[in-house]
Amino acid sequence: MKIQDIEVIAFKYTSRLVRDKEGHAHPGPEHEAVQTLTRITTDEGVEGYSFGGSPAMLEAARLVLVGEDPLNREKIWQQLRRFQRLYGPQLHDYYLAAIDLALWDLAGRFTGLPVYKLLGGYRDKVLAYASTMCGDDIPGGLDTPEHYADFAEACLAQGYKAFKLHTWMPPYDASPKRAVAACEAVRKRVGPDVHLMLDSHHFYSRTEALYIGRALEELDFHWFEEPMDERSMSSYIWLTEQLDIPVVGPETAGGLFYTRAEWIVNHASDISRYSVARGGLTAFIKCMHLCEAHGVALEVHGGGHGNLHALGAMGIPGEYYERGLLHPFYDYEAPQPWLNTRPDVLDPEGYVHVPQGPGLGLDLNWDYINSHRV
Ligand code: LLH
Ligand code: MG
Repeated sequence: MKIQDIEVIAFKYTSRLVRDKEGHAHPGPEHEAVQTLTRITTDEGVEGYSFGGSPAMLEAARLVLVGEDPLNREKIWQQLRRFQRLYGPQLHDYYLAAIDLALWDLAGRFTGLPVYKLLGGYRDKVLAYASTMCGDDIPGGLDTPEHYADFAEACLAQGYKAFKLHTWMPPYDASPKRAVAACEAVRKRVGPDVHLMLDSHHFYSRTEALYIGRALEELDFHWFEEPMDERSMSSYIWLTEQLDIPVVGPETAGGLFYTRAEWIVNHASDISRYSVARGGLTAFIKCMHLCEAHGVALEVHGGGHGNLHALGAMGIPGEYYERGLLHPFYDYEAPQPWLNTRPDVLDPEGYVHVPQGPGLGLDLNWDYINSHRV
C-alpha cells in the first residue's frame, strides 16, 4: 500500500466561543468559524482522517508521504521531525500531530481495529474531570468565587468526580488572593472528598505561585498546574522543591517529549503533561514510555479522539480525561455538526469511553462537511 496524497478540507461552522485579548476562550455571540480536517489517501482506497492541519504543511508533507507505505508511521514521523528544522512553522508540532493522527486512523481503518487496540489496549473508559474556562466578568458565569462553587456543584450533579478551575487571567483581575478565594469557595461547597485541581494564570512570579500552592495544600487540592512561565524550568524546580502538592507540567512548553525528559531529570514537576496535539500519537507514546521508565505519572492535556485513544493505551496513571473547557453559559454537550456522535459523552458515573469504531472512531457527518466547505 502506498500513500497517494494528503489534503486539508476546510469547512465553516457556527461558533459561540470568543477569545479575549490574551486568547482565552469565553462564551459569546454566534459567529462563523472554520474547522479543518486532514485526509490521507492510498492506492488501495484506504483513507485516514484527523482534525486540524493546514494547507501550509502540504508541500513538506507531500515530499515525505507520497509513495510511502502509510503503515511506516515511525519512519514518516522521524522524517517530518527532521524536516521541522528547515520548514519551521509550516511543519509546526500541531501539524505533525494532524498528519500522524491521520496515519493512525488509516492503520485502524485498514485493520478494522480501534487505535488504542493497535497501540495495546489497557482500559476502555477513563474518569473525566470538569475543566472550566478561565474566569470572566459575565454575571452568573465564572465571575465570582461563589459562582465557581455553584458551577462545581452542577458538574458533580452531572456525574463528574473531579473539577479543575481555570481561574482569572488578564485582562481580568488575576490576583493570587482572588484565585485562592475561588478555590476556597469550591472546596467548601463540594466537601473534602472530591478531587480538585487548579490551573491558574500562567505568569505568576515564584513567590505568588508559592503563596497559592501553600493555600492549595491547606485545601487538599489534587494538583497545581502551570502557575508560571514554563520557559523558566528553574522556577519550577524552585517551586516543586518547596511544595508537597504535586506540580503538573509542562503543558505548553515546546520541544515535544524532549522537554518532558528534561523536566523529569531536573525534578521540575511531580507529574508530567502531554497531549497528542504535540506531534501526534507517535510522539505521545514516546512520552508515555519515558514517564513510565522514571516512575512519573502523566496527565493528558485536552480532549478529543486522539487523547482518548492515548488514555485507553496507558498502563501508567494518566488518571483523568480533561473534559472541557466548560462554562455555565456554554453548552458543551451540544452536538458538533460535523460529527454524528461526539467522542467523549460523559456517563452517569463520570467516565468517558474510548471510541470503538475502527481507527480514531471519527463518526464524520459528510453531508454537513461537504455542504459547508470553504
Ligand atoms: O489558558 C487557557 O486558556 C487554558 O489554560 C487552556 O490552555 C487549557 O487548554 C488548559 O490549560 N487546560 O489544561
Ligand atoms: Mg492546563
